[in-house]
Amino acid sequence: MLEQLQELHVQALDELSRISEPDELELWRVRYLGRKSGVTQVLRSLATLPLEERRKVGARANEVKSALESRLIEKKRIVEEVHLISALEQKRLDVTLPGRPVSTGRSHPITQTLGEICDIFKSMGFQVFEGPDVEWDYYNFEALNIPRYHPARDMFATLWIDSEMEGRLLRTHTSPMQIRIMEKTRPPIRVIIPGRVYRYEATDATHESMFYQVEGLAVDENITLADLKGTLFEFCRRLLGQERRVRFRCDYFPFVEPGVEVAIDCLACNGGGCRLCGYTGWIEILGAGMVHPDVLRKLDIDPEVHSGFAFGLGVERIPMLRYGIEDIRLFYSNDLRFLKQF
Ligand code: 2NM
Repeated sequence: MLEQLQELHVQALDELSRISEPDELELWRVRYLGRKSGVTQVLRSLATLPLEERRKVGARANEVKSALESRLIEKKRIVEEVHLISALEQKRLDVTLPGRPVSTGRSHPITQTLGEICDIFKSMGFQVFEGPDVEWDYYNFEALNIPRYHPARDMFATLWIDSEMEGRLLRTHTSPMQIRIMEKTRPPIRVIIPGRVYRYEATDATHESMFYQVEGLAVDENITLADLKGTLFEFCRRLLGQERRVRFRCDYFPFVEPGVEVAIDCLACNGGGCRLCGYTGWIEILGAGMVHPDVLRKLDIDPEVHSGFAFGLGVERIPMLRYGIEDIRLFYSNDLRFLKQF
């Protein structure tokens, strides 16, 4: 029996040494340490042996059993470790590989500029409103001191809406919304209106049939040209640089009196004269003026009590000047190679 145990021991260890899979370890355990294993059988048959032999065989059987048990534990640890290493090897992640590029969206350069312009005026106490793109002749022209057949209509090449209902058009400026606001609200008023405007014109590098404007209006008691100058001076410097010089000159718009054009010294040459400013040193960026008394009267605002200033600017001009963009049509041709740059 001692021999039998010895053989079992040797055979078991030999088999164990060949095992490399965790599942086989369990089969091995059942075979050599289970209830039907040789060792167990020897232990069970001890009762039938004479005392002297029982002691020897029993001690040896227990030795073999615990030796096999401890080898099993040891082997299990090794097999599991080998398994883990090969699993890690297979699932290896090379953290030094370049990542997949994440494509990010961005806001359109005109949207960015509109945001900047609105932020500046908001910080000066102006409210922001938007109005409809499709307007009535009345709001776009009539109420702004531009009656039918008046030559000033030629300043705004108009896209008319073709339908049974006459007098509808695509607004040529956002001023019709300031009229709507003055109709509904009493002074004090401080608003700006950003939005799309439309002109019936052939497009070229500096003209589009749709573009963006921001117009503003302030109506209160004692508003003067000095308020207009102070507000627009501050605005120009906040938007285009604190060192900018700002020039105000006479101009004509039918809805203001007096009317002014606002220019800044050229961003490219600082007033020396270059191609960007047409060798004048100045770049016009705003039209403005004191709201015409006739415009106020039509809206039941007494020009003897209230006065106001108004202004308008083209939004595309700003990024064109800043980035040296020479064709306004780039903003609206959906070319990502262009748009991705902003
Ligand atoms: C400009 C230039 C000058 C203007 C006037 C008005 C209103 F409605 F109050 F009369 N809104 N916007 C105005 C004045 C706009 O754009 C170049």
